[in-house]
Amino acid sequence: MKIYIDGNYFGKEDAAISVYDHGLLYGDGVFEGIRIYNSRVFKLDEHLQRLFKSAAAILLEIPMTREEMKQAVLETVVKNRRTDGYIRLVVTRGKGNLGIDPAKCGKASVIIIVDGIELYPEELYSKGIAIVTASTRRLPPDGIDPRIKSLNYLNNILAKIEARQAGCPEAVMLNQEGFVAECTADNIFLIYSGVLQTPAPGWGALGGITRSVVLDLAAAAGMTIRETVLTRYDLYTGDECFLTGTGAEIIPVVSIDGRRIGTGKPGPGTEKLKKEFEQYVRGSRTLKVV
Ligand code: PXG
Repeated sequence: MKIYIDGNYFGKEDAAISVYDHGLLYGDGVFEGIRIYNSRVFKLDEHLQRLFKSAAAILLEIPMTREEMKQAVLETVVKNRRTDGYIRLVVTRGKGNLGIDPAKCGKASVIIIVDGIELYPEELYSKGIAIVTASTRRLPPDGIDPRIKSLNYLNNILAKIEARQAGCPEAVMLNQEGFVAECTADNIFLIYSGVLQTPAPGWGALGGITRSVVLDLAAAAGMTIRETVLTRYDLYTGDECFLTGTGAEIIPVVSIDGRRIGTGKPGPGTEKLKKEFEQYVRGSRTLKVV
């Protein structure tokens, strides 16, 4: 395995950053999780756009251009000879002192890891998952805006712990007003009377790349789409529910807080979008690397 750190490549055992790096000390940095499908990096431009926006929002200067970053990602994938897998792109504030002041940090560090990806077990994709609402709320936009994909994931991790304690693989997180935002590492959708619904941007969710793809595929398939305000009532009474994310792709949800969703089995709308998504990711509209 060849891991990129600031222009150099290291083996897995030797890939290391300073214990003074503010990414480690304070979660001060940003990241992306990106898929490789069929020798292609999926939606790399969109991921880089989000990375640079996240960095801009926390006043972090990435020490390379977007084009240089793109080439570094592609080179790392090629060096690792991966045709399918996962890329973790991390930019930390860099090495500083033990105070929180980012002005004390020198240059930001760029890390690119190319590895395999652990999915939910295959049977959950056919059976669907049960989820619960976490009591941990998504952070407010005047705290850390959830659209920033920062290295500080404690908010999500606390909700994930609640999910685990309830025996579930995921948890729904609400925003500060009590409306549905997203799950800990996935966006959430519901289908009611044939209408595809998901929380509107700015309602406490990350602007998911998979979410955008699913909305595009649904629009192309002629589905009515509503990006709107959703409550738990809407989730409980929907016909279908599913989650989207780079890791999870599209996973059906069949129970929320003990309420059965629809028939209790993955619904036809979800299955259709899943099929369309599988075809799309293996298609040619992405950057070929090998
Ligand atoms: N919401 C949050 C909070 C996320 O962290 C998504 C939604 C889905 O976004 P994308 O762009 O991936 O469709 C994420 C995704 C993983 C993984 O391995 C994903 C995330 C974070 C950590 C791991 O899937 N973020």
